[in-house]
Amino acid sequence: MEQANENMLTIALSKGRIYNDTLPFLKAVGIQPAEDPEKSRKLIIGTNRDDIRLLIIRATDVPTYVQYGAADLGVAGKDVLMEHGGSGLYEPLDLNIARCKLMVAGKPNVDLTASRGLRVATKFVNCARRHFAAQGKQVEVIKLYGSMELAPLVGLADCIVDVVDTGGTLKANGLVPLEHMADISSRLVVNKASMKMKHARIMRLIDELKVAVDKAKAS
Ligand code: PRT
Ligand code: MG
Repeated sequence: MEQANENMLTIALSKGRIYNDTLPFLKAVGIQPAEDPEKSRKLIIGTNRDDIRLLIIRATDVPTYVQYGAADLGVAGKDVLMEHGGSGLYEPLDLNIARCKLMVAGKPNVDLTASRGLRVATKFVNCARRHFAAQGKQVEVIKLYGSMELAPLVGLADCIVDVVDTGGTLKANGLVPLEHMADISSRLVVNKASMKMKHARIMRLIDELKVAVDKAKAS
């Protein structure tokens, strides 16, 4: 197993859309994973560069690994970063990938005007509380870990807060988007101490990635 050392740059990524959309940028800056995390069970994946390795972790865990310096860098959705709060992290680059919207959704006829007592099911409990507090509403937030769309259908909640891309999942469950909370894309995040200790290498990587991101935007 690759052992961490002070020359190593560790990048935390989640499987699925973030890994798939980040891979072309890594390739563009000369970083090739040694194996495919979708096929391997390894959680630490080496690359063609012996000073760079990847950690493959859950999307919601990326800010935590980077905050504590277990990874120097990571890629995380803005939704996940807003929920985490961003402490210990720099967010130097918008990768413009895995785009979606953070929304309030519910049944078409739902009344969200009550100033207290509304029940909101979500995995984004902090975002939800903040959003409704800004409207002067004190809501009851029910923490879920997935399939939020089910909650309004079975009377668990009046509405949900979730990320929406095509809206197909809402529609398939008879729900509609009700309030737009934020436009979401994935961001490169950097541990604050790593940014100091490994400044030149990290800045170079950020600059190279930015070129690749700008190229992808233009095409
Ligand atoms: O899946 P897991 O539980 O491990 O974690 P995760 O869902 O947080 O990870 P992942 O890989 O699914 O998502 C990573 C990031 O991708 C999120 O943090 C978002 O920033 C971003 N993203 C972009 C999305 C979507 N689009 C998206 N559509 N994340 C989730 N979805 C869900 C959506 O909630 C719905 O349930 O995909 C489903 C299909 O969406 P529709 O609207 O196209 O039907
Ligand atoms: Mg998912």
